[in-house]
Amino acid sequence: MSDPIKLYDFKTSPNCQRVKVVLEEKKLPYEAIPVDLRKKEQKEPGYLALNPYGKVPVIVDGDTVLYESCIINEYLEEKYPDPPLLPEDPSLRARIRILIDYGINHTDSGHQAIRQEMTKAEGERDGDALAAAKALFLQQLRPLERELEGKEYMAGDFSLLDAAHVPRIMRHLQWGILPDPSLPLLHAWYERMKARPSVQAVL
Ligand SMILES: N[C@@H](CCC(=O)N[C@@H](CS)C(=O)NCC(=O)O)C(=O)O
Repeated sequence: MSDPIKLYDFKTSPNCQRVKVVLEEKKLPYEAIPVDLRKKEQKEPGYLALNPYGKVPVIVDGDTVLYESCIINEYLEEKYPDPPLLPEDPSLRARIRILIDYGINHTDSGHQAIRQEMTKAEGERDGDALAAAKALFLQQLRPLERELEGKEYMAGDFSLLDAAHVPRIMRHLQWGILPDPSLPLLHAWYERMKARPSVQAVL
């Protein structure tokens, strides 16, 4: 039997959680190797040899060393296709990739602006800045809300798209930014996601 996949991990990192949800969905055994971001272990030479960007996650699967969470998830899907987390149809797959990119990169300004306030001590937060950041982020989530119309998961069946977005949404639920009455489908989606053993195991 081959060695389990090694995952260089920081428990609360959304980028690591995105990969762990996929490992769990595919029931792939893995060994999590903690990397302490607070101690800057990700910038040590040994780690930079695995990931020159100095970030988590990294996976090592036999001779294959990979970084970048979405690329790792695509690799896992190709190498371990059962159960499939992408549809067969190339145009649907491409649509999923657009929405993964959208949810990560095109909601990032709102997410980061909220994060900047929420990581301050409660008394030090700028209420106006937080309200503006929240309004921006909710607006940026609207395309994902629309995508859920008439669907259980963002692409119909559970896919890499749902795995990509659940960690960040979870973070905003913890911060009290979500749920929001303007995004009811997203909240119903999150409730479904929470019932999945993969999400329970990771988040
Ligand atoms: N695009 C990368 C981003 C990875 C990333 O930003 N990881 C964060 C943790 S969530 C990290 O390692 N931060 C530490 C640092 O930048 O030094 C991915 O998707 O894997």
